[in-house]
Amino acid sequence: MSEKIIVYRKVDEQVLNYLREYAEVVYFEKLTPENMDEFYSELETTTVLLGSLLKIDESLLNKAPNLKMVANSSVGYDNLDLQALKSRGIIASNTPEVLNETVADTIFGLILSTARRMPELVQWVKNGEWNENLTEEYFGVDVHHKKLGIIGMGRIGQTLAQRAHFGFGMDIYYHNRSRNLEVEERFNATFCSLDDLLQEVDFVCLLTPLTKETEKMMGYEQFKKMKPSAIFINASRGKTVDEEGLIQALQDGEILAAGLDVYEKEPVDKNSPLLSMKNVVTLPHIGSATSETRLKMTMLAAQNAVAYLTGKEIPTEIKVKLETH
Ligand code: 8YV
Repeated sequence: MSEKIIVYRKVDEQVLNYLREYAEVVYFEKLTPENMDEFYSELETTTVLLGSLLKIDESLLNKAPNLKMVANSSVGYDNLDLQALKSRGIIASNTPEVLNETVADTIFGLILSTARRMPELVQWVKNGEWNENLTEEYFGVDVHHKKLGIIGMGRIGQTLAQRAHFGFGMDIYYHNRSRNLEVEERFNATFCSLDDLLQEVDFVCLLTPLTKETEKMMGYEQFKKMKPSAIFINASRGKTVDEEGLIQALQDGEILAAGLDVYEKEPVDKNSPLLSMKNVVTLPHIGSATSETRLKMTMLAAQNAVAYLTGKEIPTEIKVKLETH
């Protein structure tokens, strides 16, 4: 058994056992400043790297002369420099589809908890402040039959639209690189420009992957276009938002509330004004974080790795057209 695979995130024992049938497995439950030297030393002789979020760029690849494959255990792959991988002939894979339903559940949690002010009111009850019947100052806003705007109508967007349209009777608006007539038919969805969507809907849900084009696509100017009664939800990547612009928009009352699963910097800065705003619901990047889904994701990453090791077609290889220079 000559191939070596590094697993650099916590995975279930059954994932490790499966991989061990095909390669020598070096397992780091997580990378810490203390084990980085050992990680880099193993990297020199490693063929496959399996995990998530680690920045895999020129500087890391220079330390990995034998690397042939990167099996990302996430659907997002903004941590990968695809150009650098391609120029070295390194294959990459991600874990689409298996997390769609779980992420859509998380997003609905954010929609409901911001609209109905649930975390704020839970805290109010726990603080012993519930002394009389709830008065209007604590009322939220309805979710059902409102307008939901989805920016980035990919697989997760469609899973969200399914819940929103059929479960909550919401009207779906979407903005995407290209129109999707099937989506329009299925959810009676309206395709619109970003500006039209921002002006029209009650909930703006950002789901686009992070790329050079989408970085900071939502800033103060865009939030100002939203209705003052509208709610902003981000479950994509924090860097798709200009966080200062979001904070300003919330402070100025340009939007009603925000539900965030992701931040410009993670873990989020403990002094961030977002953490002290009652109308901001802050989750710690839990989009796909259920035991069942994380197992499916890591298992799919392992299946991709094994497909490479056994010369088979890689189930979910990342195949994107790269810019040519
Ligand atoms: C996690 C995600 O970042 O799949 C993605 O793109 O954002 C997440 O599910 C990741 O898997 C963390 O381990």
